[in-house]
Amino acid sequence: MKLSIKDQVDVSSIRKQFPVLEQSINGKPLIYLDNAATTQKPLAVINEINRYYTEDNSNIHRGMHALAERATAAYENTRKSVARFINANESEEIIFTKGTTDSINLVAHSLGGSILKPGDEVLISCMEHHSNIVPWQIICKQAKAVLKIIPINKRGEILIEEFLNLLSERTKIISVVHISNTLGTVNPVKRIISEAHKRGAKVLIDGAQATPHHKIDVKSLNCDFYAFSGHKMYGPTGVGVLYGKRTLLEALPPYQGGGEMIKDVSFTQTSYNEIPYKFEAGTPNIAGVIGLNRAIEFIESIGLNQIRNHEKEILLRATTQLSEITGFQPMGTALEKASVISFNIEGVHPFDLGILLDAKSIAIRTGHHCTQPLMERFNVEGTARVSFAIYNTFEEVDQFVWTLCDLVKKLR
Ligand code: C6P
Repeated sequence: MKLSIKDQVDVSSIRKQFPVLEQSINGKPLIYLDNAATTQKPLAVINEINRYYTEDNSNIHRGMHALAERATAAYENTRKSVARFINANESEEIIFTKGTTDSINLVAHSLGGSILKPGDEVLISCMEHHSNIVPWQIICKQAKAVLKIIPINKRGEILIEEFLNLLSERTKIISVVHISNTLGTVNPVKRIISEAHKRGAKVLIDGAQATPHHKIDVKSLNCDFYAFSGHKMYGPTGVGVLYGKRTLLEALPPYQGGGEMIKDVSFTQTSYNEIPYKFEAGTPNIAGVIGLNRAIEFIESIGLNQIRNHEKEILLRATTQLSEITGFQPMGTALEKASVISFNIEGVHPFDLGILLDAKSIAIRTGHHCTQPLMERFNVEGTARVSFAIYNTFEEVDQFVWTLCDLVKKLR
């Protein structure tokens, strides 16, 4: 794929916005290739959190004073930005959570807890992160419902025919990942949602790895719920989002009880606040939410198309070069793939690779990537994983592959 000048991003000026990338470790410039775990933060996000604590720190929705009003306005502004960013109908459909894990637990307990009956079925795929497995196991056990697994092929793609066969009148909830953190597979979620809706099932999409790379349009997807984390999209840790359709959110019971999620409380009875506040019990991560707004601005200032084009080129270059290494065994070769490569090298343990690359100032992730059932499916204990972001350069890819080749030669 050839990019026109207009489509090319100025990576060196983007990198200047990330102070963490300027450091050297063991005398070598840091090459950060662990972006699926968490992305680095641009100065705009770091400065905004600093500014909030320096100028506006206050609790929100409670006080009448100037600080409280400024903090509340900034917090609610992020809600509007998130709604626009994912094309939700309205900002009331945006709930702030601690992250994807928290968002999925909310849906599992609130939706699952209220609709699942004995014998009902919940479908997830074989490539789910533990965050999209364990909450469903817990709720299915409580409700005596059955958790079913959609299988995948050797490339790491959902087997759509098998998925259709699993769908039945017993299927009540489907929860699948948009982009796999381990395989990089981009799942055909629009099709999955539409087939699920034909059977009357509700669909939650785990978008943790999608929001930093793809334009998300929840209206066009027509998903019932969409979950993601701020820290994987250049924002702060400890803040995430659950999008839900208004009608569903209004009908669901709260997930947690506490301050701010109530209208009236007595010792005999409590009435709940309106959405989204019904689902935001207690003092939230105010600084994190406000910082998230700057992360969205950062992404929008480059444009998701540009981000995607750059990462595609990086992925292609890395995949081509890695494939030339003898014994390179990629895990996840889907036709639609995001900028993640999981792999093993025959005769070399992935942990050794991780440790030795770290000594050369190259940060990658090794292990099961919180997808143990997927490791079982591919019959491996773990993999090495590199995952790219907008600030990664072709030179970094070359340096990584060159260093890897050198290490493999020495290890064999
Ligand atoms: N994956 C990785 O290195 P939290 O921790 O709640 O922000 O995100 C959980 C989560 C859920 N779904 C997917 C697809 C994910 O990738 C993650 C986080 C990181 O792959 C940390 S394990």
